[in-house]
Amino acid sequence: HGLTTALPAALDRGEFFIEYQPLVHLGDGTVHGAEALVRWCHPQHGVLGPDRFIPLAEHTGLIVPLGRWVLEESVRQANFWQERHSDGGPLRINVNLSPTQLHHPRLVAETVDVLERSGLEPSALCLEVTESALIGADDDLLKPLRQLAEMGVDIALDDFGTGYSNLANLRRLPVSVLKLDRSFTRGMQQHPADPVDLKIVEGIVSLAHSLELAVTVEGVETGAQAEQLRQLGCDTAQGWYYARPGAPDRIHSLLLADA
Ligand code: G
Ligand code: G
Ligand code: MN
Ligand code: NA
Repeated sequence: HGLTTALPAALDRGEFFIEYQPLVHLGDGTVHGAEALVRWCHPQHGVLGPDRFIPLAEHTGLIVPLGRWVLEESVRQANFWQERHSDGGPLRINVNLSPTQLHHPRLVAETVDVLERSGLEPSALCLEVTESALIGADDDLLKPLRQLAEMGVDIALDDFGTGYSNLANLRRLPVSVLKLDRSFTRGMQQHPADPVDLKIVEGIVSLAHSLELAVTVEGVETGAQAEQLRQLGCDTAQGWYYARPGAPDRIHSLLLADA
């Protein structure tokens, strides 16, 4: 595969860049943070989304240096926002972790190192791990996540609701945030909203809150959806209604608008 063999040189040449999508408080619409989403500016194929190359990077192991670069760069960016908008309370940065990164023996040490060098407090970082990566996870796999959580780093369960994890199992995981998959928000776009989807979201939110987990919803595209999700008790949201993933300047302007 041509893309696979081009990956290592692409990292060396700086062909990857990060777009940021804001996460907002559903209560008042102010910015809570941003998710870092990596893209590849390929010299022949143009801008490629993560779906095109993350699986290849996972497969070849390049995801480890690539993921390290994403973490370093987005934490540096978050610290920059933080220093300029300290009055608005802590601004969070969400970074995706792939299963290979999760298994990497230096995950904790490198994360600590990145945080220390940037000056960003651990509680401003949220690492997103997919539900499927944690299904059946044993203690060896959970240990580094526990260590990070003890330091104050938030762990979010990404794409929640698409895997088959036992809800009761959530108690065992060192997570503090559930990111409800876009498939749930989609059901809320219909008029009237799908009553079964409403009940499911209501149930998940109530369970999550009883376990002291915050709920973030993905894929919010309309104001009506946002209002519905706010009424259901979701805490934060992300989606095209607020902003598409974009350059870091966009987050900067949103923060200025909130102030
Ligand atoms: O919104 P977008 O098309 O960029 O995201 C598609 C998928 O790629 C999402 O599921 C997201 O979690 C994943 N993704 C985006 N950036 C990264 C990254 O830096 N590392 C990993 N492992 N996954 C990412
Ligand atoms: O769930 P996952 O992390 O795989 O999804 C990330 C993808 O969803 C990215 O491609 C991102 O650009 C896209 N995305 C972000 N917000 C929205 C939205 O409101 N609607 C839709 N359809 N896609 C979105
Ligand atoms: Mn994610
Ligand atoms: Na996601």
